[in-house]
Amino acid sequence: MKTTKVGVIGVGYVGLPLALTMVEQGDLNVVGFDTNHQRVAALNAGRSELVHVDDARLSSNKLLFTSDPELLRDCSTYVICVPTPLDHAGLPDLTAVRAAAQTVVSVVKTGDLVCLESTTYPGTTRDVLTPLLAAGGLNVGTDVFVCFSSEREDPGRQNFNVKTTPKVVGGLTLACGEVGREFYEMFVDSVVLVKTAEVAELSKLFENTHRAVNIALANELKDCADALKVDFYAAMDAAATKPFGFTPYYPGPGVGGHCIPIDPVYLTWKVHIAGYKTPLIDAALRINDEAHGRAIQVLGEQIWANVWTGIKILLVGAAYKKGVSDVRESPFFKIAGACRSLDATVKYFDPLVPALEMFGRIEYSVGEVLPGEYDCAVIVTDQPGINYKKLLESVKFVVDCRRTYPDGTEGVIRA
Ligand code: SAJ
Repeated sequence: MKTTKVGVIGVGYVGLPLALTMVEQGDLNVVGFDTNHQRVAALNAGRSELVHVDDARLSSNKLLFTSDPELLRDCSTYVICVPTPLDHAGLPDLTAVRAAAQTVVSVVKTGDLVCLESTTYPGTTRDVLTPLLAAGGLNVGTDVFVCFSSEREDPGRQNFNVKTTPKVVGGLTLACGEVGREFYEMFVDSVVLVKTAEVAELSKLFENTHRAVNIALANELKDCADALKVDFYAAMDAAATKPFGFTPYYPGPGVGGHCIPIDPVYLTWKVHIAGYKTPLIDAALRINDEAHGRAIQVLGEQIWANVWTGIKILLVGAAYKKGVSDVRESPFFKIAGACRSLDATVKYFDPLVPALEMFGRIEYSVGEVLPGEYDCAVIVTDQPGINYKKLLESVKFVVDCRRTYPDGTEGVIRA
């Protein structure tokens, strides 16, 4: 089965870079389907909402974006890249995956390949897609081929991209896995074929849970260093000189994004249902969720020591990490809420996030910082394009959650 036209369902942080790589590296025609009509219109007009994706890449005549599933009908491969968030109860929410699967099943035909890339718990690909396809008279492994392949898109990363990052693929059957490998090898340098879709699904959860736990460890080690009055960063930098058996992670105001704080819950939820406990992962998620408390404690100590009331605080960096415009799950919101409880006036400055919803209304990023305009600044995310020297000169002190300033800079308090 030689793929020539691919339908990518969901063209956001994962689907758009994937679709562009298929066109650029696999010489494939791609139909990017999304239920977000504004996103589809912007993409067809050559505008990407992702600051790290160059608009010029959208000009290919092999690329079409649509919200009409009928335009997917003559594809031979379908790749589902929709979000897997948590619901209001904090449980896995497969609503988008199920809707995308229904869209695919409405147009899929004999001989086609269907790949799920959304990060999810083991068994999702098999449990969601097999019954839908069977209901349409299509038997997985003979009539149609179904795989899971984990996305490894790191927004803003420069040294690796979709083509150069090894791609893990696992099929619902061995034949499915082989068809999946053949497809991805059209535009990815290295495909890692694993035995089953469940192995591929679990490998992705291992990746992001590993990250969440190690970030939590860095946050706890920061508290340890502070308790011992020893510079955390000096100690971490020294430990990182070990050429084997050690990987540095760094403390922050919390773990944002729609993956690292969320994906581990897809693992723990499934494991708890199986009757097992995950004490370490549970503790790590709690530590990350409370990490913003360090910044609030520093602010509270300064306000108390100086007997300030009604201070003006500028929060710098609303995005969940450096170099992106995404504010989902950003610790910025917890810090903003806690600052209000300190009887402070709160504004924010993020060149990549011109506006956001905060305190139930739309807030706009300030354009610049005038001397004396704010009593203090909190560096939540060390966004590029900010004059941090000028910022420090414009306020009484800076609470730095990201090691923005050199160790020992006067007027900077590390949190
Ligand atoms: N963080 C720390 N300390 C660290 C590293 C990160 O506090 O040492 C924080 C960041 O500031 C951020 C959060 O953790 O708030 C997560 O950042 P991240 O770089 O670890 O990961 P993400 O969320 O950007 O992960 C992305 C995800 N993909 C997409 O968002 C499309 C994820 O699925 C990928 O597996 C991951 O990149 C990757 O592979 O790097």
